[in-house]
Amino acid sequence: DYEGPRITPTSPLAAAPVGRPPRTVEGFAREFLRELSFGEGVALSRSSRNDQYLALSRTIRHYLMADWLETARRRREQPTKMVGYLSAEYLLGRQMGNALLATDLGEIAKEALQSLGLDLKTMRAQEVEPGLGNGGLGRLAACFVDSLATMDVPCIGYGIRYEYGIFRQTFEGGRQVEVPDSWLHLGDPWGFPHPDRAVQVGFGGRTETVTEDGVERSRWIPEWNVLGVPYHYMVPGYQNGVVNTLRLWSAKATQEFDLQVFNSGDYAQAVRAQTTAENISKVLYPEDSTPQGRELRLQQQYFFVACSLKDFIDRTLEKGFDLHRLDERIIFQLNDTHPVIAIPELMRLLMDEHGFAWDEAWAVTSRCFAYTCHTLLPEALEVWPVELVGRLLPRHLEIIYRINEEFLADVRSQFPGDELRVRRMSIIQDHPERAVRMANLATVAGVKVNGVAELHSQLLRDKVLPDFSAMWPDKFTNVTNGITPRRFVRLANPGLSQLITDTIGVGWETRLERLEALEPFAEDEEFRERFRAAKQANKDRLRKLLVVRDGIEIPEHAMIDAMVKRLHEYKRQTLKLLHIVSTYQQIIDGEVAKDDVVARTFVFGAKAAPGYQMAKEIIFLINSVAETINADERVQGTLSVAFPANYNVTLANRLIPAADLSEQISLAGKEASGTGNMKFALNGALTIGTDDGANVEIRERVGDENFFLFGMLEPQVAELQAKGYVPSAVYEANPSLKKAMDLLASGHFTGGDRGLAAPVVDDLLYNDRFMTLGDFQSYVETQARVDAYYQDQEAWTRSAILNVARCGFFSSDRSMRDYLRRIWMPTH
Ligand code: F58
Repeated sequence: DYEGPRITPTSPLAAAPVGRPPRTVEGFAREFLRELSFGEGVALSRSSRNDQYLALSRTIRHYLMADWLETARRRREQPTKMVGYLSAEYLLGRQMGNALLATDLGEIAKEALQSLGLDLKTMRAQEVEPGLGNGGLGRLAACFVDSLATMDVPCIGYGIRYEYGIFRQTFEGGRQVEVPDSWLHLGDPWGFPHPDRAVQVGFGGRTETVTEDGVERSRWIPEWNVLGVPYHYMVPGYQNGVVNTLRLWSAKATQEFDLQVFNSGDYAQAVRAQTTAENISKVLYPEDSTPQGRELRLQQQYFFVACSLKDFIDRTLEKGFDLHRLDERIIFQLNDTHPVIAIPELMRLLMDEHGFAWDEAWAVTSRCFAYTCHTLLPEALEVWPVELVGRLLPRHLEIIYRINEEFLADVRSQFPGDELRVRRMSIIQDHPERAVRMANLATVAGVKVNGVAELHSQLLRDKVLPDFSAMWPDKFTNVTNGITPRRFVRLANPGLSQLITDTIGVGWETRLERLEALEPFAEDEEFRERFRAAKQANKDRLRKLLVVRDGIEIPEHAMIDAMVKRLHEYKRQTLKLLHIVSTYQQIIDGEVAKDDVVARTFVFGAKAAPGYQMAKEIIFLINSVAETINADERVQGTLSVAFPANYNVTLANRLIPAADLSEQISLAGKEASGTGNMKFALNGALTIGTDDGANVEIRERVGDENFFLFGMLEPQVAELQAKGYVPSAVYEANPSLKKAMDLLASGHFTGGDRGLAAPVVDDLLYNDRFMTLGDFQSYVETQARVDAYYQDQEAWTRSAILNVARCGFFSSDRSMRDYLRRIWMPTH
């Protein structure tokens, strides 16, 4: 077991800080060549592109190393309260560009490679992005750790080093086919494995009661163990000399475990046992919002939090620190309920391993966690069957029961005689099966509970956890999401970034509210011209990328209308599809002249959870419509649909800066926040959106004139739901909707086969849980306003500039300041 440094260096050489390689073109080239020969063991003349990529990554790493070690030393010597961000997902995106930006080495690296006959762009394209997340929640975690490093806030990001991240999406005959994402296969130059610092985690077994000094104590005797091997990833701040750590755990079989079975004589069984253990970090669950309640997933959750808590208490915390004051050194932020099992785990550690009494342990535990909720859909709230928890984590189940007992006693004393309330609030549900409600556990133990946008936090208080907000009104707060402007503006949009810097000077990347200074330039004709030129350059880049990446050709000058996000019914990709079909139908039926319609390219990007049938049918239908429309001469030059497969962070970085129109069209009250909406607005796209999630706050800031609002408001949705929503009646009453639906159902897009469109069409007609038809009329009318506005390019550009100027609030740096003030360090 690793116990920290055991040697006192006697040589002054060993005590000197690690050096920094020279920041010159020649110095960089030398460093790169050294890495190629000493690191990869190949000569430049014999090296493959991947050799070069690996050597280049390691070269850039060297420039961060001194800062990393120095940051760690500083944090050790001056211990303060840290943030332990617990997240099962980090959707990082490619690392190289970000590291070059953080070190400001872009130009040097480019020239150094050029001097060797190599090309930086080609090298960057070699990187497979670590897709260790599903969507918004995972990308948010990546933005947050970026911001904390940039703000020099001590933080360790804890998570799982999945061997396979989110699947790679391909299309076969228009249908989604998932391919494993083997992001590690060509090497992981950004990861630092520390097998000597592995942590052991137990599973299964039983508990027993022992009496120690006359006190009865419970003990857990696990049945099997795995090792968690930490891999460290650098989280560089933006050009500030700070490098924080992301610590991702990889599961490995313990040696004892192998030997035991091995000695029993069954070699093959011993090797198989190893796989069982190592399966824990094998693959990211590709679920979007409905948790599947699989045993392996609970194993993953417990695995990474057990490793993380142990790591923090035994390794990070200064030796001898009084654990009664643990909350002076750490706040664990729970990114949704996935890490919530950390709560009983900390109780167990304090009681069973550190001898705390229940009340002492609870006093500490209930000050060390805060919980962020990311959803409003009831089916997305995680529950774990009591049977499963008891089998996998028997000691934790005992602790959960006791937490619940004491909590329900409090409820009864505050609300005497209200047994219905007690049942609603219980951490254990009875129906449809006995299960642990993870959100309730997090709310009971958390110092704070936050939603991710104002509207979401309000609905969380009023609709999802109303009993809890009645009992503890002060526990609930809001922190509106944000995005890192380093990756999503500076890196993704070099043209716009240069224009901003030329206009308002440097420094906006870390003080995003300074974008306000752009506001007067909305009235400056020359600025508007340059702004449009930057947008057009981004469109050109996207057009070229889509040709090589997907073999998709899009027109040069059409409006780019983008809807990119996970495929989910509540997000309503079908509403977008109905608008496309309706526009198309009006042109081919001669109801409108083709030349009166603004040329648009509709771009979709969306993965469906592999088991989500309806989402997959929707993907098929989008592809079918795309194929038909793109081949139809009657709309050529006016309408085109592009659905590149495998939307990911890398594609987002190219697509978002090229977009004119951002589609944020979820049913009001369903999208917790959205973060794509912020990325588009900050890159100068106008939004067509419902009054949902963070759209509300974007519109408040950019102004009604610069935002296309449509659709029912949340209270209207609730009202309609209550009185009974009948989609088929909406269809019958709206001739243009009827025509679009009928065309979709007719087989026109599916080679004459009506059956292929039926799953989607029939659901919309007879079920339509998310009221797509209910918002159709308002949507198409608003799209008509979009068309009209777009024809006035000066007005459109003015609005786009104001979107950029007024969205500085949506920097994740601001989100971090809010977490610090409202949740993590409220007394400072
Ligand atoms: C998303 N949730 C919200 N969940 O839908 C979005 O509104 C919000 O902006 C974002 O979080 C950040 O707060 C989300 O992405 C997941 O991907 C989970 C993955 C694991 C299974 C359950 C859903």
